[in-house]
Amino acid sequence: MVALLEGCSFELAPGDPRNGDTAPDGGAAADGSPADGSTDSASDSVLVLPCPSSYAGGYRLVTTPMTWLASEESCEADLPGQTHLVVIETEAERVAVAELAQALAGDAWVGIVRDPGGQAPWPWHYVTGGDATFAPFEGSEPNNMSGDQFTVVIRKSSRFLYDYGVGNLVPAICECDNRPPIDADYDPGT
Ligand SMILES: [Ca+2]
Ligand SMILES: [Ca+2]
Repeated sequence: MVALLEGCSFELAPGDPRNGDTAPDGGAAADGSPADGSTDSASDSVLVLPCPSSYAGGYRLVTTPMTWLASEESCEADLPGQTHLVVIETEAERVAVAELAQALAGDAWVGIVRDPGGQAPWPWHYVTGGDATFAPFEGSEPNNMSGDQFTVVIRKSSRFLYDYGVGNLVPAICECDNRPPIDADYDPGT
């Protein structure tokens, strides 16, 4: 029996290495694995929607003759907050818009307007807000000839601007530049 005990005890002796077995740490655990396929959060997008397909090159021709306000409303309805009557701000844009106007049946409304009343020089402004710092009128214009010329068209033949009575029915040119029409009427104070 003793021999058996000794044998058993002997076998237990090598049991020391068991401590070594428990030694292995879980250090092999995954360190900062870039496994997550999720890239950076592209949440910096603004509320800018693509222009409607009807806006080739950023502009749309309104062939149906309407009043200035009706034309502006038609433009605004295309992509609310981002479309309006064309705002011509540079000589290059005037040339481009005048070229587009050649396809229309007549002169076309543009996005320049003023409040009624006052005297020349009238404070014209863009429908997108701010003074119309670029307003290439014809030599004798604006003249407010009929007393209600608070709105502006581009003339097909001369390719320059003149003020025209708000109630006239002519074609128009819309623009999509993702800017809201914040001053798109001719009511004082609005
Ligand atoms: Ca423009
Ligand atoms: Ca005029």
